[in-house]
Amino acid sequence: MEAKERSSDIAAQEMITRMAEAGQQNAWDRLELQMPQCGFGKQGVCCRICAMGPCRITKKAKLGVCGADVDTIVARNFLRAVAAGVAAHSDHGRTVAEVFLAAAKGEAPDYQIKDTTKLFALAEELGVKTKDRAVNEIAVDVGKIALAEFGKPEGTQFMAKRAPAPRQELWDKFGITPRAVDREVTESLHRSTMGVDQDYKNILKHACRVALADGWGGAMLATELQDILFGTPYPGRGEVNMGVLKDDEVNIIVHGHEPILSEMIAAASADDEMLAEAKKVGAKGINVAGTCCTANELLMRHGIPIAGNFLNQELVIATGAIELMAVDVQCVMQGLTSVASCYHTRLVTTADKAKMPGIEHVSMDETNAYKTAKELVMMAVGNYKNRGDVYIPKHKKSAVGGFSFESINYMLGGRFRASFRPLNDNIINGKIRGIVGVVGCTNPKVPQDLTHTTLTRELIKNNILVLTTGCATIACAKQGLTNPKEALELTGPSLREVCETVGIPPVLACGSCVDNTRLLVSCSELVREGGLGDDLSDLPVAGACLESVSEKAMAIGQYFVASGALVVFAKEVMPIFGSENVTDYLFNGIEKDLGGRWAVESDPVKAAEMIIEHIEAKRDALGINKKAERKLYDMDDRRALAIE
Ligand code: NFS
Ligand code: SF4
Repeated sequence: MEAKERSSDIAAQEMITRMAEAGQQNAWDRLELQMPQCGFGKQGVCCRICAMGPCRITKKAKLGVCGADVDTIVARNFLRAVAAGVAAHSDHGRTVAEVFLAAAKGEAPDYQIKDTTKLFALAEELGVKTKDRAVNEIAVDVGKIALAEFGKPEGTQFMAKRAPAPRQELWDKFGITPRAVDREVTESLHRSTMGVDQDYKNILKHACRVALADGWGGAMLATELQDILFGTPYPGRGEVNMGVLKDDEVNIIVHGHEPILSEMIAAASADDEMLAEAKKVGAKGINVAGTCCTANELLMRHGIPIAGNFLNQELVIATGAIELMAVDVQCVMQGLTSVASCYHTRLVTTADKAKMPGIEHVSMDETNAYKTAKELVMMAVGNYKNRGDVYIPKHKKSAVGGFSFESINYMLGGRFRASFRPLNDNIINGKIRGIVGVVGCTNPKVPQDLTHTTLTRELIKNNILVLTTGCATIACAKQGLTNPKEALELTGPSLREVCETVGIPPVLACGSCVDNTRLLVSCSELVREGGLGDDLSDLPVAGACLESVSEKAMAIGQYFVASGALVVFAKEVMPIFGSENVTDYLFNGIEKDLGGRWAVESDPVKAAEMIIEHIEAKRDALGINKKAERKLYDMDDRRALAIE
């Protein structure tokens, strides 16, 4: 397959071609070798959870050995995927909570409580007293409550109280208000073992509950606590794509998800002592860049450049310019080991729960974080002399990131009257038709970044504000879409006017995948601010992930659906089509229960049409599409009113 068919990222195309010339393998090559992929797996009809199997449903064999039918098998597989995604995000959240608590107690001296305003706000929410108390005392209490959310024996998730009241009532009525994360994940595995839950609707109902434990629990806490520890992001500029690598500096890539590691490496690389060491080996400096979600975290908070998203991870090493790649958890391809072995790059694992055979491991210990980070930086510096030929694609783009809920609130309303009111007003008056979250991974089954960016272009052209997270954000950034100057040229006139007034791009980079919770919080605020209905499901919003890879993306999709949103995925990445009943419930029936639903569309232009249609239907239902009402907001009318 041609490089162009593999990726729409021009830097990636160059590297794909070079890797092919050098006879090196990457994810696209391995995908080709996997073809044709298993049809049973694609349909979700293969069950291998007990030793009477594996069973697969065919025309001839309509039941597994235990008698399980296709609905049970597909629903169970779906539940397990969602639960695994929840486990990943929430275990990340738990690690953050542990470091947070250790920092508050003074046991992790290299981490500090940075955002006390946000700490106080969260403390109030959690019922922790703040008056006349020291910051660390408050943080210890907050940390303990947060940590308990993952495994408390009783009660439901605190963060779920952030949802509008009617949504909470609906969850209660339906019996899916999420309890402790561990409990929901454990129950998912229990229910889906052989001979337990055999009612597909009941299984899918639990898929809602476990997903909500992530969105309104583990992942939301990850975002909150990371903001308090490392600072709540505010808009700032950075650069994105492989052109950020430097041919005369030591290049370090931080790859993975937890800012616990990447924050420390970023700090250590700016240490004078380290810079002096770099000079000694003839390098002009130390350049840290990120890949995947940890990159989003660093760009959001420090303007540190992003070298690429999920499918760029192997290509980055093939530049020959990377002295060290430090990885922690999630979305780290094992294929990195073989490409790293072709270059001088030292690949280092840092999380004790995620090692790679034959790869050096430096355990990231929060009690000694800065020292460990310095050790890693020194390893990189020491490796600079071993560089061979280097080829760095020249391409990079300027990007704006840092749109947290707080910063959006501030930009819209100003410091003294921070408020979503202007956003609500502009949605009501139709200048902004609606809001769409474009999120998730990059999958080699489709040309890299193409669906995210095509969909995003279509949406902003149609005056729909886009909020983006994860690898989709990096995709958009690589094509200039998070940069106001470039993106506003592609934006419909009324959205453009609003963006120019407020000073924001039409595509807001909101962070990593756990930061999808910022979207939930923002939607709740839209409801609270008034004029757009009483519940999240009334809002003219949707989510889309057309290049999904990870089970985490399934979890995110499911918690958005259970929160009342339309979520569109590509057909190829939804392994549910083996069961008509499961498909019908997730695409239709669930909407009657929870107001949200799944949909599939692989073509990004058609997906945009589907989303716009949905948004217009929501606007109609809200009664904000009436011509007369809209006219009230015309400038002429306003002037006429003012004269009277
Ligand atoms: Ni999200 Fe981030 Fe990227 Fe997908 Fe992986 S890095 S947490 S899962 S591939 S967006
Ligand atoms: Fe087969 Fe049932 Fe065992 Fe699944 S649980 S492998 S369908 S016998």
